[in-house]
Amino acid sequence: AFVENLLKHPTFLSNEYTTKFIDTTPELFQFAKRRDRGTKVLTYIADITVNGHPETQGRAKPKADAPVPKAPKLDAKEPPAGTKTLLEEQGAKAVADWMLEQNRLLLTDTTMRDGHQSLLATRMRSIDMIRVAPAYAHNVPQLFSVECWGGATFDVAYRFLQECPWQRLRELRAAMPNLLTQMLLRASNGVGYTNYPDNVVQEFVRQAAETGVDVFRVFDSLNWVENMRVAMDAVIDTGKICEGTICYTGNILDPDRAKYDLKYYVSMAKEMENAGAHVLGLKDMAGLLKPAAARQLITALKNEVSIPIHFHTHDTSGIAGGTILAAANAGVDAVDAAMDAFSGGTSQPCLGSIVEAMAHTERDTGLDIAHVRALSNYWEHVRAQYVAFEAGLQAPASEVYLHEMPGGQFTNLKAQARSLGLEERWHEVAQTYADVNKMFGDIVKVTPSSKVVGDMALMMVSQGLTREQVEDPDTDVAFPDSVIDMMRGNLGQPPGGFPDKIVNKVLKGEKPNTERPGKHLEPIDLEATHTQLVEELEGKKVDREDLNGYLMYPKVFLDYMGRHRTYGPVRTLPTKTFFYGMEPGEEISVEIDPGKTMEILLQAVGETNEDGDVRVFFELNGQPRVIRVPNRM
Ligand code: BTN
Ligand code: 3PY
Ligand code: ZN
Repeated sequence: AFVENLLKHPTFLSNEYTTKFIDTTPELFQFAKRRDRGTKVLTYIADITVNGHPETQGRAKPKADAPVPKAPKLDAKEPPAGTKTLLEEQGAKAVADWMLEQNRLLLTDTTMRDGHQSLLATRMRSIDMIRVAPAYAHNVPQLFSVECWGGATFDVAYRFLQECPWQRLRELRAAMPNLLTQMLLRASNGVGYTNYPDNVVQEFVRQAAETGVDVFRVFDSLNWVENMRVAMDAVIDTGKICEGTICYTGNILDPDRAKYDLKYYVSMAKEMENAGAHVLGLKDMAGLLKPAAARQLITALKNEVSIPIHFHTHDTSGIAGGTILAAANAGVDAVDAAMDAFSGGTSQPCLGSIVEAMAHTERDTGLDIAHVRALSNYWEHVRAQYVAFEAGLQAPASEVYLHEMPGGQFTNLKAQARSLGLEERWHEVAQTYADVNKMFGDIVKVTPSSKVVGDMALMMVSQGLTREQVEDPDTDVAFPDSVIDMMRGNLGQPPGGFPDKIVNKVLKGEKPNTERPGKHLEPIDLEATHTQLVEELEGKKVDREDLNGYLMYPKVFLDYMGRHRTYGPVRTLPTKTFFYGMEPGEEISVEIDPGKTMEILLQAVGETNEDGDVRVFFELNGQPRVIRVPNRM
């Protein structure tokens, strides 16, 4: 009966049948398969209950009485018109013009992307976002945009959260029909760590726009404009908003950092405008722009370019709030902030406090602070579910001006240092990171170039190597692969190129490519890859979103699909259950398909038998179910 239903289903007939189709088409499962999906999810819960989740073992645990996050109530029946409405009715250019006309300081909320990327190692699950999305649409429709996709969230979804990033985007888009969704795109590096062929980047942008991204913040990790054009053109072709972005590094106030002076940024801004950017992004990924420098830079940019300016920073130093106020006074059009409970430290400055600081001034944001507080209260309870992923940064750190690490990298690198036994030597790692930057010629450090600098710094500290030794032609050094790759030119070129001294040492005389990497990458045959992927997945149909996941991360995607086969749709499990399993006597309610709820009661966990298996006793919708899983502990 299942196969019969399937063969008759219009979506199947139109050849768009995929795993997501199965996830979203419950009527197929009125027969044997429904039990199968239930069994898979119970298998996951049983496995985690018996063996724990590999990612939370040995880490802090949420309090037993931690409240279940509850989204705020909605203001009205229909969400009011917002920025998305304007984009749909009048297009990208009209949104940019509208931004310029506003006196109010426009806000982007970053909680669902950079906020948790910078504070919780990007581990926030879709369900915690989707639950609150309607409250954004109804209660804070004055936001310019909601940053909720891209950056590191894409691979982390597949790799660690066992969920499809495209489905997250689709559902967020549907839940916030009046608000612009925003993503972070690493230009030719897509949402990965290396340059992709041009047609892969173009196909990814096309799909992201189709599934639900409205604003694309496009940056290059070396600020190489030539390497941004493919992605920017692809965005412009979709009719969505292209935020061509400058990454800020160095210090325009410091004559010793003359490489990145005011002239450099103004000239790059003009290049962005000429390349067709609707909005100019100013991305201060490490939080290095000081208040006085912001006043100068924003004033100059407002004088020299005619597109609106959108400023992004991180509060690692503790002084980013001051920089936001200076930027606002200098006429910046929009700024990024994170909801209070996800703000501060390596994340963005505090959204609620910016709303308060601007209230009753010319640049009043127009947001209702009571609604902001209610949203932040929700996020506070969400954050408490993820204590295992907290980095525990206790205080602001002026050291950020020494090392210049991006907020999204800081906690990651610290964790890597810990795993190499270097946690006690963190300040040496920070100093070495700064030394490596100088050795590489003073480059922009942001994903993926920041990862290369971090790899090199960890290698040097763990092997006790100094910059002088590394540069000495007579000292043998085994460079990390990522360093070799970057010196070969595979991430593109920084202003002025990499210093010959380090290139020669790393490449041992091999000639680097100094042209745009994409120029030398053969286009991928998308249709053939699609066919091959279907074969690899033993005939499973694969849609265009899946293909794009595979093109970015072939192995990560296939591993995800393999686990999906075993564990089924685990994305709607409560976060506590997903990371810790269940306690005997505990009961949960899980909507595995729209409108289809599983009531799950864990009755008991049995003893381990002679085969090393444990039987876990459940009730599923009132029916007893026994699941056997291996005890790997
Ligand atoms: C991950 O890959 O770390 C996250 C997905 C969960 C995979 C499950 S958890 C139980 C089982 N044990 C593992 O090591 N992986 C699977
Ligand atoms: C990313 O690329 O993920 C970043 O957050 C860069 O700041
Ligand atoms: Zn950031």
